[in-house]
Amino acid sequence: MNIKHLTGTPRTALTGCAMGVLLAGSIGLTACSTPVPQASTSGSETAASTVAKKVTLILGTSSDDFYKAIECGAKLQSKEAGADLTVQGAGQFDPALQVPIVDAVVASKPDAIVIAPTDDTALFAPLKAGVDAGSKLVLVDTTLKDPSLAAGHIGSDYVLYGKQGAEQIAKLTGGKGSVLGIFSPPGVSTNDQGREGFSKELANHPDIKVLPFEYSSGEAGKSAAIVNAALAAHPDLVGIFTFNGGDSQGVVTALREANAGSRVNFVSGDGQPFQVEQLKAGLVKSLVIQQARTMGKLSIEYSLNALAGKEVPAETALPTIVANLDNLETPEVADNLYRPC
Ligand code: T6T
Repeated sequence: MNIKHLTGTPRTALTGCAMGVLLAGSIGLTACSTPVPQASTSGSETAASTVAKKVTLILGTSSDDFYKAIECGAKLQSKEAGADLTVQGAGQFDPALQVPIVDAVVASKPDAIVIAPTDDTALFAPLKAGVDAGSKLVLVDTTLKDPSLAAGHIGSDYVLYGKQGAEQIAKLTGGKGSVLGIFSPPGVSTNDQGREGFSKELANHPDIKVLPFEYSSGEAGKSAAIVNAALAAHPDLVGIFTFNGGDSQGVVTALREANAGSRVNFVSGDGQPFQVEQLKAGLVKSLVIQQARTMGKLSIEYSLNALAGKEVPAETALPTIVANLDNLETPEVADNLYRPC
């Protein structure tokens, strides 16, 4: 069982229920319910009716199974807690598309906004407008350069995520040859931390030449072009890591077209259904998966706790899990593969 660890300075210890979610959620069990009692319209202090809180979840993109798994967890917890959940998301991971969605959500004045911001700076002002208008804010997956607007942030331990990717590459390549990392561009906080963990781990392997990072945010055509160029420029390319699972489609296509799948070891972040098929087909050697469904559950738990005046941890970092053919059926991996409800 994955025991999640809280990083940063938790404002208070988690409630028994939330801790139950932390423990249970990590293997995909049912979360607790925390209805938010309100003073009744009669004004009687003792009478407390539960008025459904309106929470809007804004995904990084609606076209990615990672966010569909977050959405599933949010739906399960909202059902348990009696919250009224609305889910929105642009078709691509792009701040230019996400900001107008935030502006429209802010205008609808939800009780709480949960969001995976697609840029740690561009989304600050739009989200500040929502907080200033009275909505509580919870950040999930990605965060803001200045997260003080939010009641809390839930994500993975992204430095560990990058470290695990590097460990797999070093093991598969025997620690020598050129290695390429493909990440989302600077400003996507999760990938910024992932590059940190990836680079630090590879520094322990002096015979690995780390090529300059390339950037793509789950765009298969882009990642295919990146790999084609890398294969042409680096005959000693022995390993590729993509942080964003959406990029692995392009990597596999490029390696297949160059007949390079046997000499280049591919490892990817995330656990979308198509990635699991790639793993089973031997097209990717291992995956680093996130506890996305638990992130979704906790994002609702924390939103409702914030609305009830309870404090929530400033930062919750869930450990990531290395998945391969040997452990694919174990509960720790199987329960965390990305699937919609
Ligand atoms: O890797 C995830 C997420 O953690 C990251 O912030 C953006 O890319 C993904 O959404 C890819 O699915």
